[in-house]
Amino acid sequence: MTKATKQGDSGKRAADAGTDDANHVGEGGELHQTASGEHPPLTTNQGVAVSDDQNSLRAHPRGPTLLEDFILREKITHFDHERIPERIVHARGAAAHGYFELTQSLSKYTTAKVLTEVGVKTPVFTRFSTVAGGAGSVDTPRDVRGFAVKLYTKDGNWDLVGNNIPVFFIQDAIKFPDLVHAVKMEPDRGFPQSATAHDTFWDFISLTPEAMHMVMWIMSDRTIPRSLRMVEGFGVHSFRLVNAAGDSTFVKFHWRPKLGLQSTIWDEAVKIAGADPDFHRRDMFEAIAAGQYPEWDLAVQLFTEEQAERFEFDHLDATKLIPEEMVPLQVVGRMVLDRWPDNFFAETEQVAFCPSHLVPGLDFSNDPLLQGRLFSYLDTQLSRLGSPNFHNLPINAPKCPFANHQRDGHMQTGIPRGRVAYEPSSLQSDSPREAATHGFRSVPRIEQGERGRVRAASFADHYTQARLFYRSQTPYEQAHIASALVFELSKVDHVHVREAMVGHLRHIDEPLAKRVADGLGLEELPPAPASSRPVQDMAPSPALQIIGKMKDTLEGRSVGILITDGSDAKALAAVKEASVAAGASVKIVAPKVGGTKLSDGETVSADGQLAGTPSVLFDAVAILLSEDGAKRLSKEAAAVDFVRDAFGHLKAIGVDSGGRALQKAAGVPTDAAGVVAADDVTRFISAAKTRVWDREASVRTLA
Ligand code: HDE
Repeated sequence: MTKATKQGDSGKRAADAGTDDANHVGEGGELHQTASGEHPPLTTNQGVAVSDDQNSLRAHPRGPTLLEDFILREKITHFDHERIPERIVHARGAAAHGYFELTQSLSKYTTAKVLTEVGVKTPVFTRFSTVAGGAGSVDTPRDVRGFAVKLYTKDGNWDLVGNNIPVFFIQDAIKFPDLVHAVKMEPDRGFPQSATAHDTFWDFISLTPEAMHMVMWIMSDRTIPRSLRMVEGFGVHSFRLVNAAGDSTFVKFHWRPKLGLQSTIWDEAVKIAGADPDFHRRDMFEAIAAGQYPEWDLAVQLFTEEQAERFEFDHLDATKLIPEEMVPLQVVGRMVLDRWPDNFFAETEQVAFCPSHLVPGLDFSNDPLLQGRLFSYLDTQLSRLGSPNFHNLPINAPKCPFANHQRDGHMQTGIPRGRVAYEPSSLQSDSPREAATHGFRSVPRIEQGERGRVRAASFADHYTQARLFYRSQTPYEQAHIASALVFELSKVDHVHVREAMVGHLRHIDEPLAKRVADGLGLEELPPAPASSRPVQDMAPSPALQIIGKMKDTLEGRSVGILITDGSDAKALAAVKEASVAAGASVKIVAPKVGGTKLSDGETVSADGQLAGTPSVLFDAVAILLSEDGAKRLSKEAAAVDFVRDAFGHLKAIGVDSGGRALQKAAGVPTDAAGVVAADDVTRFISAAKTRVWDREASVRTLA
């Protein structure tokens, strides 16, 4: 008996129709539904087959439900407990499986097998996240992206728990709860969700000068990425590589996306949030399903203690980066994500990353922020996952053998055998013992100095690198930073907070401060706060830009083609073919999703219905319309917005004669840069590969 339900005549009808999911009414009218096809039996958690999963046990057909119904009680009880606490930060995320492959051995510097065995593929699980919003928030707020990689190495699990920004807000972990309380929804009102644009965040930040470098990064378009496949990842802190002789070298870890860097434009990000709250996770899901596996290079910056002493900043301070122009990046491997999880909860939700998961051959630095993190993750996971045995969950368990004498606890799923649960022991030959030759060892170091709640004087310069970042940007990127600051501070009700922020900006870049003050309507430039450190002018670092790192390719990008009945079949085929050949994914948008009749009489189905598929979801668009279709769409707000937004978001627009009519209705100038004839597919593809930055001045008044 494979069908766990009664099957009447109508069940037979559905089976005859051969559909597995056809709903139909069962015996006795509309009282029981089932679908056809052979299936394994549905059982309780005790393995007892269930005969009826739709009716609870009743005293009589219209009578009360009986407490005796263990099937109902088990099902509802489990459901009642399906949610676990979400992560206090980084609650919303998406993850994928894949592998890391070493291409250059670092055996001179480390004994870690994952960094010395060239060509070996180490399994990984990588989770990307936003920081401030809850698990059900949207994918595209202005926010830092978490970039956490669990490498299941032969030496044990190594978690590289980083972000898409190489620096952080604070220098000492003791300030983390304050930072997070300030950025999360305000406690008295319960909003805003997932946004920095509110009073408590900027109040805290304006009183935290060490955050200024990070502020420049979060106000840049780095925090509104186009795709998770197009973000960089950074380990942030300095770590140590330790070789067989016990010598250590400092290292900073970087992930570099193969597709290059690309961001959205703020107005675009805002609209994507409404059009597709799952934009980033869907993008990664679809890319993996299409076999376009996201890929990153792993690069390292290596430097010695002596070199570090000559830096003008302290590399142990997480608000500082080491410019690549100063210590170049060496690519040592690549990470490919090629498998979406089978189950979101079991894997993406239950994965537990922890910066203290290091393997022999690596060690920590004294960065005080890192030191604080080493405590926090395990602690929070104990309450989030509810037991000290969460390392046994398949997603968290090492893929190399592991054994120790830890026992018992909630949800112990393993069955440890034997008498011996202690060490040293002599009673049992297979009982695990210390690995004196290859076990984890901390680098021996002499730590000297006066104990106290102090911060090193070398941490005191808060503006030099903020200036470095801002001045290294292209004018377009600088304008976006200024506008983001105006937008965010305009959402702050307290004038003194706005003024305090502009005061800080004066140390970073006086024209920036003036621009923001002007955008906020401040009549006078507020005073800069006292700073004992003169701000230094470091050599600009173009590596900090996004625009310069956007790749001249359509790979990984998407083209949307708007059509209606009567659209030219040949033009559609040509644009589609050229876009796919250039590496893009193509989606057809039409007023009706089911079928659009083209000029040649063929019917095509659309990937998206116009009202639910705006142009913000694409990197470039083509508008191919019949004369009649253009007339109708010119009166359709969604179609007019389709063109107007693509134009405002600096995207290439390919048009045929019908498309030109809609372009006119949208008020887009006929000679606008980046609006090209759709039949010139070569020009369309080349325009589609980039944003039309020259257009910006004509579509936006930036601060
Ligand atoms: Fe985290 N962070 N963090 N963080 N962090 C967490 O751990 C914390 C910091 C980062 O996809 C929490 O399991 C402290 C820097 C990522 O599951 C928590 C401090 C960087 C993720 C925690 C920091 C990060 C977290 C919340 C200051 C970049 C998501 C849930 C000392 C290098 C991992 C959890 C995932 C998650 C603490 C600062 C990255 C509370 C105390 C700097 C990517 O333990």
